[in-house]
Amino acid sequence: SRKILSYRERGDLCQHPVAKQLFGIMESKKSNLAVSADLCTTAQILKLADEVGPHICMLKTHVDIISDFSAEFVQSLTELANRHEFLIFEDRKFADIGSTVQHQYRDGLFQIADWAHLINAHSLPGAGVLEGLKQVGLGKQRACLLIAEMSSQGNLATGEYTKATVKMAEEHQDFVVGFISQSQLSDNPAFIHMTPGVQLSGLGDGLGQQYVSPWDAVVTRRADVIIVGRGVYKDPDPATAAQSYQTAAFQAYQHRLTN
Ligand code: 5FU
Repeated sequence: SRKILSYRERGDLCQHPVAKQLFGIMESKKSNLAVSADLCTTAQILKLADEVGPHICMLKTHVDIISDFSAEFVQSLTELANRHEFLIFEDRKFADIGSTVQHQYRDGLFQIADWAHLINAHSLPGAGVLEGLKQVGLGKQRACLLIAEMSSQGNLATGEYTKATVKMAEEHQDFVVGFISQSQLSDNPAFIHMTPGVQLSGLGDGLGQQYVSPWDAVVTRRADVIIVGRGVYKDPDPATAAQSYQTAAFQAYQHRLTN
């Protein structure tokens, strides 16, 4: 492996306030773990967020799977994020024309732009998806990740598609702070690479998901942040599970810093 800059050094290099804040949290909490709270009630999500909060730099949500979404939920989740110091990432995967994603980001039941520090988008529609999201998000100091690679078997985000995605990110650095990917795609230290499909035990889920270990994700594939869902929230003791993933992923990062 190759020596890398520390999260602190990279935070100093970042222009975007959300990227700066995230690197700062990763350094101070010694956590490059994001937990994916893929649960279907607000009570379950808030309980999980409180339990794993001390161990994570970021909580990832899928708000459209929640059966009792409310403004109170948003307020409670934001309070937990402030108390435990983590950012909120809504994994909405915007993938339509600019005008439509603008509404999906700002309006509707979820009003995602009002509470999610980070969102993500597919590059598939072209740069218009970012132009649309940006008009909503920039004024609120929000940031976006581009999906450059996926973890699922047979996905089409490979080769030229991935390369074009990196180029699109480079051209929109005022809003795009990094990638959802399965490997390091850019040498620009300001870009954050986040990798889902991580589990300590388990190779897949029978529905196309493919897992690598925290060590493989961080050391071999050079992820900055690992994203773990079922490995944490399905565990009978999510707090202890989160601590295990936190330790594994941060030790892998420290290994890269010193080797
Ligand atoms: F972009 C991606 C991807 O390539 N793979 C993913 O698994 C996103 N995900 C999300 O990460 C997915 O929607 C889940 O929310 C989460 C992984 O959950 P798991 O339970 O750890 O498999």
